Amino acid sequence: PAIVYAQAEEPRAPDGRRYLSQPLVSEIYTADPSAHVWNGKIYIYPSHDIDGPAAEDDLGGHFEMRDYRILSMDRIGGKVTVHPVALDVKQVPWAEKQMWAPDAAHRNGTYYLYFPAKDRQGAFRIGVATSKSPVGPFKANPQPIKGSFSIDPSVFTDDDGKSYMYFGGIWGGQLQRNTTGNYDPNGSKTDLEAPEKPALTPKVARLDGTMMEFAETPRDALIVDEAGKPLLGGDTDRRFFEAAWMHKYKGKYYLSYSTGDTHYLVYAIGDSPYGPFTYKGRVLEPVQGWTTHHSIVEKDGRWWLFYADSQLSGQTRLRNVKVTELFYNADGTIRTIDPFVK
Ligand code: FUB
Repeated sequence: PAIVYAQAEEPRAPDGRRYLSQPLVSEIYTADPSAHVWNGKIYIYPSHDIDGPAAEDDLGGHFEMRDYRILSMDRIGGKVTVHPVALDVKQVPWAEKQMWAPDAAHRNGTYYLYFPAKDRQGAFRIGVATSKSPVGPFKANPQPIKGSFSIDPSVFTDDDGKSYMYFGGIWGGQLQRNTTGNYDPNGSKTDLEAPEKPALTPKVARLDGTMMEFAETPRDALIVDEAGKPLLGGDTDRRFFEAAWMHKYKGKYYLSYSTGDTHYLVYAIGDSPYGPFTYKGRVLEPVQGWTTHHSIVEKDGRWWLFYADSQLSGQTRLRNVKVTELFYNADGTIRTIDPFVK
């Protein structure tokens, strides 16, 4: 069921494998696709990758993005529109650089763009910008969200109308440098450096009625194994790294995320938006490129995984977003997707 866009010759990965899906756009490089369906149309809020001068490093210094451009389409497989710049780092008073993975929300006719960026101290914070249009232009608040830190915000609105932000990422995402409530620039470069102890988890905080501030201090979205024990820092095939995404399926809360250095997209299921979430398995096997970051959305009764790889450039810093259909088993587990055709 992969969406195949017309190609003169079928592209293949450097190792000869055939891609499951083709890039949605090739005019610009895009990654970290947060997709939403609003008024029957699909909007994708991706990172806008650029080829900056920084050398590749373990903290993602080579992801030097400076603005956001939104993609839209009427239907999966249809024409994709690349909209003009929706927000530039120069328009964000508190931000200096690295406009990483964003997300968006919609309430009462206003669209909210949530985005991480580094401030002038080198600490990641999460900002918010608003627009009357889903594709912008957006106007940024002068300050980041109070009490926000780290990266990869994603906002989930529950059936009761309450909205929650999930966020965080280890290594370059700095979650491990924010364990005391203040950013520690001299903290660990990677994680807690305690493989036998519970791993860091994504954070979750309910948003207040303005959609622009936390209504509460962010909590840990705990991820446990089948025995109810927290996943450990050394469990790198399963522990949280970055790219948290929440969706609801048949009344259950599905927290999916990237395992970073082991390159899987995995998921855990809970009974509350706060968790705990029990690890269930993989959503997506490793793609071409280092990072893997996604969203899961329903459109007209079918479920779709938006993800990204480095097919067009062959470089981790220049990625392209893709989409493929996602299927559930009868017991609610997700059928693992291979981004390459066997
Ligand atoms: O795109 C920059 C960063 O790389 C994102 O914030 C992470 O999720 C990873 O994809």
